[in-house]
Amino acid sequence: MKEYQTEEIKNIVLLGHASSGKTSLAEAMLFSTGVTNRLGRIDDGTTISDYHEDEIARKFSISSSLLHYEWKNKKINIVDSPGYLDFISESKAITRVMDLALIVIHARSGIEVGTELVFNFAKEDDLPCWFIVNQLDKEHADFDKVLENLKKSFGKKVFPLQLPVNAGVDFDSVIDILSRKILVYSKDGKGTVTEKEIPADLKSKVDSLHEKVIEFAAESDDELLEKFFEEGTLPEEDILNGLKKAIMSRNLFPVFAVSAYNNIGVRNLMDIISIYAPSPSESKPVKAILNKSEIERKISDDDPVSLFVFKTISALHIGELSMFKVMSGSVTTGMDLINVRTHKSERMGQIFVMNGKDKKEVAHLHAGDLGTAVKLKYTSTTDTLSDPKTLIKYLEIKFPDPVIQVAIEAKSRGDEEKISAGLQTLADEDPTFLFHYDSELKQTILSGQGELHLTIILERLKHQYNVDVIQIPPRIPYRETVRKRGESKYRHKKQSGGAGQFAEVWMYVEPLERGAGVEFSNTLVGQNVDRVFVPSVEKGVKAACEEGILAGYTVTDLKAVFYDGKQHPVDSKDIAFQIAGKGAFKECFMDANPILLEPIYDIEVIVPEEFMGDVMGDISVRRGKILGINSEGSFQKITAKVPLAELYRYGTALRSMTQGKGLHRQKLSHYEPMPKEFREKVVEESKKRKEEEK
Ligand SMILES: Nc1nc2c(ncn2[C@@H]2O[C@H](COP(=O)(O)OP(=O)(O)OP(=O)(O)O)[C@@H](O)[C@H]2O)c(=O)[nH]1
Ligand SMILES: [Mg+2]
Repeated sequence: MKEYQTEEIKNIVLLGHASSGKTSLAEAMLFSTGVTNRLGRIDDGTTISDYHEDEIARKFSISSSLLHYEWKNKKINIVDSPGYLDFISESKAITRVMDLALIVIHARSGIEVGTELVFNFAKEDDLPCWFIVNQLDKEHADFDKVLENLKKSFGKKVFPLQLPVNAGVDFDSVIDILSRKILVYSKDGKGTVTEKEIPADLKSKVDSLHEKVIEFAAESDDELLEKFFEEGTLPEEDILNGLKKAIMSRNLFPVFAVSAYNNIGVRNLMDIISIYAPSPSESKPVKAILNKSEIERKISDDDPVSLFVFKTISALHIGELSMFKVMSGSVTTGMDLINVRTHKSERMGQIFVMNGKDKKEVAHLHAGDLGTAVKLKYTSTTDTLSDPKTLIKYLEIKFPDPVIQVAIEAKSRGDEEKISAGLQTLADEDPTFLFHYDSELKQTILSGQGELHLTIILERLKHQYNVDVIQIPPRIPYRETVRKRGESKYRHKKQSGGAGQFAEVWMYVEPLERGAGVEFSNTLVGQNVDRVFVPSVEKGVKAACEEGILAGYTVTDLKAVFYDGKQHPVDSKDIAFQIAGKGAFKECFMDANPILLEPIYDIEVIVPEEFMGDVMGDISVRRGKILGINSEGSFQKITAKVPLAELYRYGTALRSMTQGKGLHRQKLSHYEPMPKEFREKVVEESKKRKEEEK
């Protein structure tokens, strides 16, 4: 296979809300370049990108796939990312290593929550963005309205480089603003183009847009701007360079008009990509840590080799693969590289370039190129692999916080170890999936980006590791505390045969402010109790705090003061004072008007205006307090504080409340006293649980 140099490569990620047509657009591109000889369809399960059996069954993308084609002597690498909200966050690792984002928008639905989300991912990585308005063959497709809303949400930098001529069911023509030609596409889906002159009635509109394009080019550079003012226009080459600059600096977000399904406008988009999309060598320098300091480096073959793993895949027929970008140098099969996080050596046994599940082995990849390696043993998604002599590490990626948590239990006893080994491998592959054993709740907790995300993780656990689990609601980590001072003089005495035990502990507790934890001190004076027993009493108090008193939850936000007591010359010993310490503390606690605290979460809900009423009403029902409402782009953002106990599977409820158009984020805010009636319920449940455990 041909070797591509850095300047000949372009890395492009398809981003966008679910069902906008990313996978179909990738398919049209691959078909147009002869990578495939039929235009695959989502509904038939025949696209190159959605090859996974889960994707074919569900008819949408679940996992990003890697594709490539050659066009006009350039190698175009495409990553087709999923838009479904449960999976969209994995693009956070992908925007980091790309040179251009094509944000696909449904011509009828316009800007959706997923659009905003991926635009922000791209923004955080300073990634150039183009908007692709797709599905213009649909009845009532409205390009102008989408364009207007794009401008409203993302500013004056949004500008069309293509216009649809006849949007709607007969859609077959676009105007290319750069060449000022009408391009008519064949109806057979092959993407064959014939050019036409712009008719008189459209000419002035197109000329004025073309004029504006030259202005964008001129404004990208002081020298060009001066030339433009002097001569009133710019030569072709300056326009090209100026536009490229405007795109790379995110001062121009071009908009295109296509129908992926009918392959209309796609070839022109591909022509423009091959010229105007930056290559890795032109993109902004990459940040990394080298010799403990942060550096910025241009992507080039001249530096020692390093790779960034942006995705791990595993599927039937293709096995387990690590997808990587060559961040510097060039990689050759057989190379030994160091994983900078685990410090383990990894051999690049085989290197492939991909088109969906189809992998082609290559011997060599240059800086900037994308490829896969048979899954590396000690390497997880977002790890850096580096030349052993020059260890470099690319910056960490912050993924969105989880929006759902469930607890699991093994269906069959004895499977626990297999389950946690399987979950660990799945978590290494997918940084948006987390799991841990919570020793306080005594549950294994899985966290993810949505109900379907966790369902698919558990399906994979079952298939790949042959273990079955059941999902249960996670317990709520309530806390116990007190509201006033409480006292106790507690005597522990035991005289059943052998050596006796004796200890008396006089103690009081007092509330402390929220978040203070537990403080223990002694104010002993005189010689009633030997100081050697102070740590014993403290141990007893700590044990009681961990076990919980009211309902089995951790005790917090109080101080316990051991101020006096009694001892026996023979029978007083460490264990006796531990028991008395625990007993005294429990009595103090119950005497001090104990209460339960519950975790309160900050939530942000982003929804289209029309669902505001329903969403706010629902938040009140969940004992939530609304803090504010702000408009965010084309959406409303509601911020509120809601008890965690009321948030179980909130994401799922929100989606059904908003026809899938709403999105939320949640994060622990603080603990608050629980209303009495809810507290009594929790205490009751804990008693029942204790009985059952007995
Ligand atoms: N009529 C028409 N249908 C389209 C077009 N593009 C995509 N579709 C259909 O829209 C649906 C979704 O298309 P996909 O390509 O799967 O969209 P996607 O953006 O990849 O969706 P996710 O993978 O869920 O993010 C499928 O039924 C496609 O056949 C188009 O240009 N015109
Ligand atoms: Mg898709």
